[in-house]
Amino acid sequence: MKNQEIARILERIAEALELKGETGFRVLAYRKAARVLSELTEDVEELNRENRLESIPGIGTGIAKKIQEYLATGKIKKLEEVTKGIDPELFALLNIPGMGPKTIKLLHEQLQVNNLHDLKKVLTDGSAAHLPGMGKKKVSNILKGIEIAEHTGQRMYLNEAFELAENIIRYMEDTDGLKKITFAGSLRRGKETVGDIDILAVAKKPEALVKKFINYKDTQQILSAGATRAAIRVITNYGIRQVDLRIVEENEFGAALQYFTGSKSHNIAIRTMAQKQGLKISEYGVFREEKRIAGKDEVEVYQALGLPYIEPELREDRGEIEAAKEGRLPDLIQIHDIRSDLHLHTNASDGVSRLEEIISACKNIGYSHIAIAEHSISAGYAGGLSEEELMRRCDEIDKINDKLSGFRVLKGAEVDITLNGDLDYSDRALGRLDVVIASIHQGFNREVTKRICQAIEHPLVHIIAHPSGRLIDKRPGYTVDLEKVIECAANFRRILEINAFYERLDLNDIWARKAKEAGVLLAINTDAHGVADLDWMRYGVITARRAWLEKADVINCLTLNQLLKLLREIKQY
Ligand code: DGT
Ligand code: CA
Ligand code: CA
Ligand code: ZN
Repeated sequence: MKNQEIARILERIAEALELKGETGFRVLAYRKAARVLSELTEDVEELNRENRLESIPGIGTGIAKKIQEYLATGKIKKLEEVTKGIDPELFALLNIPGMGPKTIKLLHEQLQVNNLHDLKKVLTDGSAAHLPGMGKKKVSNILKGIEIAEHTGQRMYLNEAFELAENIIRYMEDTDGLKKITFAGSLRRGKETVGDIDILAVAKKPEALVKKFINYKDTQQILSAGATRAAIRVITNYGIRQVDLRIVEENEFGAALQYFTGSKSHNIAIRTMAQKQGLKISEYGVFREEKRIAGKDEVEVYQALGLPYIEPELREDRGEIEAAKEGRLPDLIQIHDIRSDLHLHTNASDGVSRLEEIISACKNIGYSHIAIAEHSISAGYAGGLSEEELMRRCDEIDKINDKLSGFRVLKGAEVDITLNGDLDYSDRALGRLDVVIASIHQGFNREVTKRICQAIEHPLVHIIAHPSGRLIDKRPGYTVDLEKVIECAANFRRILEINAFYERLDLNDIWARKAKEAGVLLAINTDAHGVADLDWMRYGVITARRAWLEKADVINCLTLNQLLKLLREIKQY
């Protein structure tokens, strides 16, 4: 269908006219036609063949002619005519949320803004704010828009991806005739970053669902809109992102969900296996000859191949199919198995919430205990506590625990590993703590393996936080040999953390799995610096699932007494 490409040209003509200072009905007519075309579910070529172009509401004789011109020649002369003399870089500025043609024209004429570089300059040096109709608020909106535009094309972190997918699904949920809707793709597999969101639905009136989808409030551009599929670009707080929608028949839903969940390599392995059994698997179902033998749900699809259900997080072609065949798939940890969060900061160091707020939020989640782990002396930048402050904090926590029933706050600390591998609290101070978490915050390239191993061998350390130090797509992490760290943790029975902050996810799925295979226990901690961050636990759990972890591999699933026993045993080891 050429609907979308033609719609984009008509929109571009409207923009060019506006950049030249034209307003009024001509601009409106092009814009209206562009919108109508992009929402049209019928094929414009088909309509043209049937001579019905002008019967589309919003398309008059003039524009119908232009559509025909495009269908016949592949271009519209009017476009060249109106864009002549306009610097193409000015059009690029239209992609910035908050920048309309009028603003661009104003800035171009008054301040000689020709491109993004010029734009940033006049926004930040204050000159733009003085222009009529601009003002500080508008300037700050455009600056935010630039940031969004600059993050466009990058992959999403899990928090953004879940939020976007869940918002869209919530918005679509009340559409008339909707029977099923869910997300698939890398998000369903819990991959640490997500390229685009894939949504799959079953609906009695697919066209109504497509219409609702493309009218989502944050839609910035409609990439395609057909009878049973559509793709849009949506503005989020972080960038402009793509969302794909597919609508399928109810009896195909499982096959389609399996197909669109991926990963591609898992699907290829599955398809090959099916072929060996004389079966064909596609997004429409599992077939023997022409006969369809499965498709309505995923369980049935895997069953048709003689396999048990394989959880989405495992579908990376990393041995899950062999494990499924041999009946040794892990019984993956689930979010409701988590009883505690063991690495939390409060406003006593660099956090924003008070301890009381954290306790009440964690009780609400359903945890039975938590550990407070503020930063230590050398983390002065993060409000690290002196030893006296730490002791006072312990006294406070003891008092609070006396008043609590059915909930316990463990005394802990996130202790810095110094440049020579020592901890920056005395053994006497550490000895009073229930949980000691050690981590690297300095000297990322200085003998990190040796320093972490030294911390692991320290008799009072229980957990190593964020062992690789990476920030996804931002920072590569310490120069560290994680094989050695895992080996050392296994030898000394220490615990390695999966830090659940969506920019860390550290250890990642691959390393956490290696840790498990080496017999190391893991902790999943949010490292929350405020009540709102407690929700990050889901990203940690999904990463743990991708690492094949079961409940028994994760110390946050232990009851308070089981945990205290384990922590004591570690100290005595
Ligand atoms: P992303 O969006 O880059 O984070 O990764 P995915 O996995 O969501 O990939 P995407 O959105 O391109 O496609 C969604 C799923 O559709 C993908 O995981 C598997 C399936 N798929 C897409 N293209 C192909 C293909 O050419 N062959 C097979 N077997 N599956 C495909
Ligand atoms: Ca995707
Ligand atoms: Ca996609
Ligand atoms: Zn921390």
